[in-house]
Formats: sequence, C-alpha cells, structure tokens
Amino acid sequence: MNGCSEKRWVTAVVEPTTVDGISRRYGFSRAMACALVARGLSDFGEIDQFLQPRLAHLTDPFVLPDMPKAVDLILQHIEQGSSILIYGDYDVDGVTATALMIQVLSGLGAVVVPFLPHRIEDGYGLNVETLHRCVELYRPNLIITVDCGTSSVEAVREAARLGIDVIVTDHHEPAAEGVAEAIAIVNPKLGNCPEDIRMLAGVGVAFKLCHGLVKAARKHGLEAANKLNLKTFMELVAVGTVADIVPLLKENRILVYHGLHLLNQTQSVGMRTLIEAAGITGPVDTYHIGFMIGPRINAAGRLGNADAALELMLTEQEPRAKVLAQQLDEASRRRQEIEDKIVQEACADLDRRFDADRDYGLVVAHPHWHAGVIGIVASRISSRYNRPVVVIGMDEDGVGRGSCRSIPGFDLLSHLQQCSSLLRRYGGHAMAAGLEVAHEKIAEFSARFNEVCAATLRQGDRRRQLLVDAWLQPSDINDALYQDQNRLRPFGHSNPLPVWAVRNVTPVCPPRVIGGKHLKLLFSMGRETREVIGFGMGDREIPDGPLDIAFNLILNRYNGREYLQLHLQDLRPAQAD
Ligand SMILES: [Mn+2]
Repeated sequence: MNGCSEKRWVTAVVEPTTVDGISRRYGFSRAMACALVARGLSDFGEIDQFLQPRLAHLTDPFVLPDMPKAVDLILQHIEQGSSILIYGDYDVDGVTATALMIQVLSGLGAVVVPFLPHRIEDGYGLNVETLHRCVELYRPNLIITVDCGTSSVEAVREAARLGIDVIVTDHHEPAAEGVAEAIAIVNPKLGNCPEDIRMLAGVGVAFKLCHGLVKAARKHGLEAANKLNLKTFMELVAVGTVADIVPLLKENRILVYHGLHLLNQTQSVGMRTLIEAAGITGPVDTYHIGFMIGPRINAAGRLGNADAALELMLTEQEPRAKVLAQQLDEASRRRQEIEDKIVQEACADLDRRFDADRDYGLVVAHPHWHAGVIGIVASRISSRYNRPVVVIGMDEDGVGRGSCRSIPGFDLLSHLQQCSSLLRRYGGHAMAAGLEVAHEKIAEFSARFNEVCAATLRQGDRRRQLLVDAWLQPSDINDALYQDQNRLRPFGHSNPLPVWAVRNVTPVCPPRVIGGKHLKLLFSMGRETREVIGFGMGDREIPDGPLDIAFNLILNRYNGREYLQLHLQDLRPAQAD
C-alpha cells in the first residue's frame, strides 16, 4: 500500500450563516454546527427533535397499513381465548420481536406461544411445510408473523384453507413472489408510509402493533391493558433495531435512544445475565449491542436453533439464564471460528483472481460453507474489496443459498432483479439480500451479476468516500467538542461517529507500529500533544512532510486516566483546500 489516500474525502458544502445561527442558538462550536448541517439538519425544529428524541414524537401506530384490522382481529381472538402463535425469525431482530409480542400478548391475557424457524431446516419466512409443523404442534387459531411473512404467498393461502387467520408484521420489501393475502399485512414498506417509519426494523413494526393493541385494548376497557407499561419493552426494540442495521434516524432514533436508557437499568433477568456474560462494564451503548450482545443472540440461530436466545429473553429464573447465556457464548465463539475460516478461504480464492478493472460484482461459492454465517462473511468481503458481494453455500439437496452485501450507494436488490431469470428466489434490501440458486446456474449467475454491477459501477469514481463532518483547527480538539459530539448519540447506521479533519500537521516523531498492525502517530496540536491511532493501518507508508488527517474523536481510558485520542480514518499529503 502506498501513502496516498485511497479514499475520496468529501465535505458537505455548508452555508456560513446557517452554521453561525446554529452555533449561536445551541451554544455549539462551529465544528459541531457544521456536523449537524452536514448530516442534513439545519432546521431548528428538526435539530431540537434530533438532540432531544421524545416518545411524544412517535407516530400514531394506526398510520401503518392494515393496523386497525390487525388490532381488531387480535383483540377478538384474545376475547375468544383462541390459541395464538407468534411466528418469528432466527436473527436478533426476529428473536427480540418474538419476545416482545409474547410478553405483550400474554400481558393482555392471550394464550400465546412462540415459534422460531430453524435456519437450515425451515429457512427464512413462513413456508407450507413449516406451517404444517406449527399446526401439528400448536393448533393455532391465529398466526402473527414478525420480521417475516410479506412474501409467504403460498403458506398464507394454505393457512386460510386450514381455517387459520394470519396477520403479517414485517419490514421487508415484497419479493418476486408478490405479497401474501393475509387478513392484515402491517409493513411500512407497503402503501404510502411516511419516511419516518419506513425504516423501522421488524421489532419496531412489532412494537407499533403492540402500541396499537394497547391503545385499543384500553379503549375497550380491558383491565390488563392498563397495567401494561409498553415502555419497559423498548430495550428489546433497541437491541433488535441496532442489530438489524437500519438507519438510526427519525422513529428508530427515538426508539433506540429510550431503549438504550432502559437497557442500562434493565429489569429483565435474561438481558442482565447476557450483558454480564458478554463482559460489558460501564454503560451499554449501540457499539455493545452491535458487537457483543447482538452476535450472542444471533449465534444460536446462525448455527441452527434460535430457541435458546428466545428463552433467555423470556426467562425469569436466574440460574436458567446463566446456563443459556453460557450456551450463547459458546455458540458465538464457534460461529466466529467458522466465519474466520470461510473468510480466509473466500479471500484466498478472490485474491488470486481479483482484477479491479474487470470484477465489479463478486460471487464466491463453496459447497461446504455454512449457510448460517455467510452473511457476515459477505459483509467482511464487500468492505475488503469495496464491491457488492454474493457468498454462496450449498445445502444437501444441491441448492445454493447466497447472502449478498452491498456497498454504500449501490442498490443491491435492483441488480439482483436483473439476474432474476437465473435465480430460484431472491429478496431483501438495497444493502443486504438473500437468494437461492441452482448449483448448475451459479457460473452463469456469477457472470451476469458481474455484468450488471459493472454497468452501474464502471461510471464514476469508485474510490471509497470518506465523509468529513467538518474541518477543524488543531486547537478545536478539546473536551467541549467531545461533549458536543456526545449530543449526537446513539451512533450507528446513517448516524456514524463524526469524522473530523485537520489540515497541514506534521508528526512530532517517527510513526510507530504498535500491537503488530496498528499505526501510532503523535502530533503537536495547540498546547497538547495528541495521540493518533490508525487501527489496522500499520502497513501504511507515511508520506514525508505535512499531512491532512481525518479521524474520530474518542475518550480513551488508560491506567485510570481519561484523555482524548484520535482514531485515524485516513491521511494524505497536505492539500491546499
Ligand atoms: Mn429484520
């Protein structure tokens, strides 16, 4: 690697008067005001709502399509003492959504059981075979799906034939199969839903349904509804929403902001045990959900059966919680090993043949790759090569199951659509999708996928973008800026940690490599010497002369001391503006 930047640094153009107005009104530094504007926040009303997310600003649940029908039907079934089955999903979003529905419905006096499909045996969503298994096991009168079901056309038809009511709650775009004819489909991606709620996760949609239910139940004078405090379940919404990597803006921001607060004082035995088992000390943040809590809840489902994760969310028995948390810990470790091995194999394959001018959409396949972990593998590969990626594993019947991950700004789903004639099934979002492809079609699909990706990606600058929130003077880096920056929390998808940049600085001593692979630089800035760490950048050559650096501002704790550290995002020879 050379010393020149491989990224294109982009700074939003901001109106100086707007920045002045914001910094005056909120008492922010100009840098912080720039960051707000760079994130599309320049209107005072919007900034107020962003800085102080309030539950009162949640949208009315009845704005979601089919909500009144869904709520009425569920209340009817509760009244009749029907058997209700919650059909979930094996990922964090699906497990938390299921736990939420079980707790709220039983709180309302419903007879309710959960069912989580097995990732390998049942696959994602509701299909006819799995439906029959559910029916045999539980004889439900009503099935409510969470985080799935929108495109389960056949299974929903079969349920109707068996006299079972189905309500779908989901947040996935409808797939090629079309939309299931359920009695109600509560999905913000359907109809003309406001942007605020279009981006809800599956657990967010389930929460809206619960909100609608409790509202209606109270109106109907259902005693149990008055005792139910929906707020206590928001920690589940926070965990599922962050883990599902949906934008942490608008409604999601409100839910996660308050959910995190509750998670930090959780009354749930399972959640508390899980947090302890993950070794999290200090306040739980979105980072911990994304990298420590989420992967543990996910691990069970990835390797087969998600029931342990769901049981942990629901249990009130401390000893049982400890056993389950231990199980998830082990599953998570095992998952990590499998994932590392596949990444190694896939990268060995790609490194050998990758040509940046020819390969635009990457497809890697191997018969022995575990279908449960290929999603994570795909995202690691897509960020390594900065290309959309499809990773395909094979099941016993010779069907390839693929997990697809995109790069920022590239609509994955529309490109898969252009390959649809070669696929058995596909579905998902702009950033992530899944597919099924016959073994003998993989080569042809791989060529076509590369072709359609090339048509889009060949134009324009393919370098990765680095969005700089604001340029600073070295003396701007201080505690006040760090405090300001904290007002933007919780960080995550679509609301990342600010990237600050400083021009024309020279290291005070030669760069060092620490821990074998990390870069450490020292700069004199204002009256301070600032430590700059470039994680994984140990092999970067540092150009001579003055540099521009772009970094995150982090509060580091070391030996009982707290100080500001700069986490390098990129560097380049100093440029004049
Ligand atoms: Mn989901």
